[in-house]
Amino acid sequence: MIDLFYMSGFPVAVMGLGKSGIATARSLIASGAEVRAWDDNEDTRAAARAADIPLVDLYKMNWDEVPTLVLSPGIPDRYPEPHPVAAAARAANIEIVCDIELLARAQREARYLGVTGTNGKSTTTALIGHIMSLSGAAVETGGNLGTPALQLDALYQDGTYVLELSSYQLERIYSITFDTAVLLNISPDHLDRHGGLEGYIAAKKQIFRRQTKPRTAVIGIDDDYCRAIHKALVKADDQRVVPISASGEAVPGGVYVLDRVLYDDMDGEGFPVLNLDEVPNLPGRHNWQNAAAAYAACKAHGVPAPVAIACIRSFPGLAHRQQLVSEIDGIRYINDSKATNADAAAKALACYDDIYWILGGRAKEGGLAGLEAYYPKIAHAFLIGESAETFAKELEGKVATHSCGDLASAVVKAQALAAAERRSAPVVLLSPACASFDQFANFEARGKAFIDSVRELEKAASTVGSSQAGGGQ
Ligand code: UMA
Repeated sequence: MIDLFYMSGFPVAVMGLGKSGIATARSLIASGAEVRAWDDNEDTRAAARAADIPLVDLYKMNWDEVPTLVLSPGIPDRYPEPHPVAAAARAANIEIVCDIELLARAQREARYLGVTGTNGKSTTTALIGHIMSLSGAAVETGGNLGTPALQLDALYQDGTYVLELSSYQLERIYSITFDTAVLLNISPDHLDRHGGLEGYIAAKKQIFRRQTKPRTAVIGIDDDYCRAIHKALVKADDQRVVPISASGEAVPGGVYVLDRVLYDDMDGEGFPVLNLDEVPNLPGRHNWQNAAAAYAACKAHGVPAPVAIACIRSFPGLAHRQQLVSEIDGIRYINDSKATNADAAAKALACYDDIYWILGGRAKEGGLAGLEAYYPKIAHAFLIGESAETFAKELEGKVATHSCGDLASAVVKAQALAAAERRSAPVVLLSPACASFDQFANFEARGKAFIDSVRELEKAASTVGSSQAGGGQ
């Protein structure tokens, strides 16, 4: 937990008591601040009360009493419309910050490595954290990835905070100049929250704010928005700029992927460093971009290149994102429960052939639109959840489907069919293209249920295996 010593004795308001708000309130209380916390959800308030977090109705707050509002990242202060508490604080000229700003004010001597982008930022952040910690550096990894910033440990001047940053958080951070900053890619997302695409891009660009040499900007150049930002950074010549690409072209001065091989031209030598086929936990072009970014960022941050490469090879992958759960009798079981929309499912479908696809749940707008190109690779689709009927109609005549109701039945049916059909590279893939809320608390619970079902299959396979071995003696 971070000691927010400079807040000792000062009043502070905390709005939103989810993951980041609770961690913020706890750090502030432990640091001696006078906390006034609130959440719109009654159950959340009850839980906070039980945890001895002092609640004050911030709708009735006299803002003359408090100089700072820590607003949870998910709560808007401008678009689509300001939350009433944020609006009142702004009208009273109260500063509105997020938890990461409080971390920066407490840990002024530490180094900071930030990662943002529309897609891939969690994997890249986790990969960088993995590389840096295995390389022996003092490192704490968190932020949007899951561990709230104020729950991390103190590091001081010898350590690096590796932080995943959402556009929501970047808008409320003022005091960090990132030693190494990564912008992976930009595609339209969260537009309502930023008043449109321009606002979203402006938030993402904050990650490079105030950087001067030798600080480094690592930037993906595979989309038009980031290409334009890259051009502007190169022209301004403020910081070192390292372009990265996974689109199959050599990038002078950067890190790029050609024919499934990662190349390093950061020092102008353009040599191959890693065959990406040897990294099973980073499958697909989108993950190659993540690997390129992580390699470039770690090298810029002082990790020797061979160490970074060795650590990329040993990356275990992130749970619920194309996570290889098991291989049983030649069938691979992949948990991609985080794929809650068609775009995300497309990334996984692109990576495999002979797919036994488990999908469904609470459908998103657009359903399965955009996935048609992958249908020839799908051996069979197993439908779960409330979208089953709609998806069955959408897939009719294109992909063979089976309505399974729940996930456990889908895993059993997919295994049986994959075993019977004996295709060359069978993969049972949970990549639902839907939210989980119709049957599960969240995507993590859905992924865990998939893993549990696969473990059952493992047990059954080992029982059959040992009884066959026993029978042969
Ligand atoms: N709340 C209100 N009033 C409102 C809206 C929300 O009181 O009008 C309360 C809710 O009742 C709830 C709390 O605010 O108790 C939720 O706050 P939050 O939405 O900011 O979520 P946290 O639980 O604090 O989690 C946040 C990040 N969530 C968001 O940015 C939406 C988590 O990122 C992050 O892991 C966590 O802090 C720790 O840093 C998640 C996310 O979905 C993964 N991020 C978005 C993304 O990746 O696209 C940005």
